[in-house]
Amino acid sequence: MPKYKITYFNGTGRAEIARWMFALAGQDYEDHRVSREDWQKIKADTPFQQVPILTVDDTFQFSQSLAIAKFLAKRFGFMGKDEYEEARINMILECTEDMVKPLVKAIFYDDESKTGKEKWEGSERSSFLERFEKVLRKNNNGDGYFVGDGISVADIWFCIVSDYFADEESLDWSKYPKLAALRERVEKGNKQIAEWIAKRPKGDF
Ligand SMILES: N[C@@H](CCC(=O)N[C@@H](CS)C(=O)NCC(=O)O)C(=O)O
Repeated sequence: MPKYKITYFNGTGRAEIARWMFALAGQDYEDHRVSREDWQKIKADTPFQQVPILTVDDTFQFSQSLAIAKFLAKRFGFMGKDEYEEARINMILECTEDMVKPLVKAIFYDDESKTGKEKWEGSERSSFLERFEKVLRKNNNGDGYFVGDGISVADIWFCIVSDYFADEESLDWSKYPKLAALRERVEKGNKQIAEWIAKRPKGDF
């Protein structure tokens, strides 16, 4: 049985997608959370001087959250049943990445003028959610998952990212009923994910 370690800071962020993959697969792993101070000590010796980093069997190491997520999804069976499903899963992952950019600007790097937040809540968020809702409806009438008949890494990344803005007061989830139901299905309906969310350490972000 391979041995896995995910190295990141004490937060959800870009390591959470790997952690949810491990939860879904029922796979043991080391959830290695480094302080910012310790990170500076080890940074130079890491694959791309960034976290998250996945280490397999103490020897094989690589970074980039989506590369890690796809590697694990493929191993554990959450990357689609064929290359067509895989292509659509990749599409959803990249679309979610596109949404992360303005979201991060709005949440973490907004300046005094609050333009990032205004843009996000004013038009960017709805533009993304409308498109995700449409894509979801095209598969099994939106009553399942983004791709195919089962949960995949695409649903996982969308849910993790949407957790960052799900409680914004200006957001009316009734405009996106299928997405709202997907979030419930994944985060509450999926036993492994629900258990992980309930027991995960309270991180810094
Ligand atoms: N595209 C990369 C982004 C990685 C990234 O920006 N990591 C940040 C933490 S979220 C980091 O390593 N910060 C510490 C540093 O740059 O020293 C990914 O998805 O993994």
